[in-house]
Amino acid sequence: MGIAQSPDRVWDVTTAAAELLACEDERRDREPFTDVWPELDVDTGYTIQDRNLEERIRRGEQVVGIKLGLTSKAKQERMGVETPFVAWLTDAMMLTPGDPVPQQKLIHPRVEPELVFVMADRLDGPGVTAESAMAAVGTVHAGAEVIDSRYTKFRFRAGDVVADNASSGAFVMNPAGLAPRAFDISAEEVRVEVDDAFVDSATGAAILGHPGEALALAANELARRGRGIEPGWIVLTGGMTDAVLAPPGCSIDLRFTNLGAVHLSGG
Ligand code: 0L1
Ligand code: MG
Repeated sequence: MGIAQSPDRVWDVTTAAAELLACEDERRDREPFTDVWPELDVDTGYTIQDRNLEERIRRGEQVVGIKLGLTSKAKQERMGVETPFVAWLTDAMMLTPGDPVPQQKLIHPRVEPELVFVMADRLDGPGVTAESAMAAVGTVHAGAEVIDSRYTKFRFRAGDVVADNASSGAFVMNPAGLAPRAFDISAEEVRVEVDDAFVDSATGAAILGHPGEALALAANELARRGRGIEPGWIVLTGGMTDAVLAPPGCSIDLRFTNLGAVHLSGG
């Protein structure tokens, strides 16, 4: 964990963590830390992420689950980062179906379709496989993540985005879930429509071949940090397609084959 000198600031875990939350609170973006602090690697990013989870909890937020980031080729190629990673979901990020994109809290929101798991059982790594991970899942849901980055134009490297809680903003899921064995999750398709026009589609296989792989990756990563995935937690397995812009006035529909649809208006 290094200390980086920029013309006006010294960055380390403590100052970078505080700066990221200040950017979130003040709705301002900034250049990635790695421009001046190249030693900010993924491990240091997780330390910053966990530091800010402690601060979110101190502010009264509760952990409701986790999210995976960059688990699909579409997302990895667009963001120029090939490492999948894990971040935290709190109740402050949860939307109720019908809520608009919370523009008043976000800097430059984008929306992406997600396959969402609600956990029935606790899952502890290391050594979790996709198969053992799926055995702990209660229901699968259609979901949407509203991502937001504290970095200008979403320009970041792996350490920056991990530190920034993987561009967390808000999320919503269709409450009608299916048991994982009731349908083929890899073949589940989503069609993304913006203002009633088709823009993109993908299947569950886009998520590391099967979203269970993403869940296993999360369990094994959290084990490294001394934690497990708890019963009742929500798991966003990662954007299936590239995210779409979500400005005020837009209308976004994510239509899944078996899991129903999620609608978000830009507010
Ligand atoms: O800003 C980003 O796209 C990084 C977060 C990735 C979220 C995802 O892949 O689901
Ligand atoms: Mg996502």
